Amino acid sequence: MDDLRDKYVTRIRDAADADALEAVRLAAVGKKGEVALKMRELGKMSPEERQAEGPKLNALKDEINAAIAARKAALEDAALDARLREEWLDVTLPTRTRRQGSIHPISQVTEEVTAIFADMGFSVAEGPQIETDWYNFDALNIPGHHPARAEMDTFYMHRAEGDNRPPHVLRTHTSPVQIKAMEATGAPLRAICPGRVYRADYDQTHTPMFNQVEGIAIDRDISMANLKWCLEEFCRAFFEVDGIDLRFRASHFPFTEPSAEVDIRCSWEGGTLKLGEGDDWLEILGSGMIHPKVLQAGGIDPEQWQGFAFGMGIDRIAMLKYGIPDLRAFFDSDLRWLRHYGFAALQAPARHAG
Ligand code: 2NM
Repeated sequence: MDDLRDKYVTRIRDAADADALEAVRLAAVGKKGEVALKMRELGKMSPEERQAEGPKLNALKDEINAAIAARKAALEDAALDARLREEWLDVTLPTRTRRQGSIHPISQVTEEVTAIFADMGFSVAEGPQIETDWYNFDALNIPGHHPARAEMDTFYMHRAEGDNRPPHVLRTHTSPVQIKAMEATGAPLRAICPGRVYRADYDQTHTPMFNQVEGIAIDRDISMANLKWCLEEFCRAFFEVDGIDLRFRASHFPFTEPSAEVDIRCSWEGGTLKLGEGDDWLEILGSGMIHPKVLQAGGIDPEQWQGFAFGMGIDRIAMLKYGIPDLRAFFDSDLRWLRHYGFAALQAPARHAG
């Protein structure tokens, strides 16, 4: 029995890991281990022998189990020490810089405008940024000789020699989308079309690409009065300033008759712009009653239906609402500018008709 003890104490001490230790345990005190075999031999002994040997065997079993438990604890301690040596973390390292993106003012304002018009029953329509000159000009009562067609303002797509397809342009307004909406759904119709438009113009207040939102409302007896109410309602909701005051000034567009430009009352006192007070006026919108020829181009009978239309620059009203001074900075992708003028995600407008 002393041999057995010495043998297993040595093997337990030399077990290198948990698996080796378990193998030793099974060989010593497992059901078919050496101690169990010795226990079975007790049955063949005389009662006297059994009384002497039984307690010794039990004591040996306890001793081996205790040695295994101690070795197991030692192995686990060693494993933890090794892991702690491997997996260290320098908590004094500087933190990572902020990697949170922000919503561009144009996206934010587009959402705001869309939400306000959605509440008034307007749907949103989108279309391609490359258009045929028919959808961009002819359908809008802009004939071939009109100055808006001059190469100066319009980006024409390159055409290969012998390509007989109609000329394509980068759309100069989102009106083509409205012609397509008329074709697709007919009257009555209420829709706004936000999106990118292109004009060959670049200075302090113009960029060759900018964002526009146009709207149309077509029904049996839509009038200028509906136009005025709708735009006043929009400006009040959008600028969130008390006492918003609009002025409708006669103007001219090829696609509307009559036409009106819309100014908003403002003051420049102290060098800062304030809306809704003062004696100055700032132009913010173009509008009018849709020209009968335009309705016709969209497949709508001008004898049966009429409607109003309006258009405004998203970039421009974003500058006015949020006090952003330089238009060109909108498209510089300058992270410092975006952090300053951008909006937190999930800060979208609360008003939504769905
Ligand atoms: C403006 C000003 C006035 C306009 C016209 C149309 C359409 F498609 F019905 F002909 N959409 N938008 C319009 C009218 C746009 O922007 C300054």
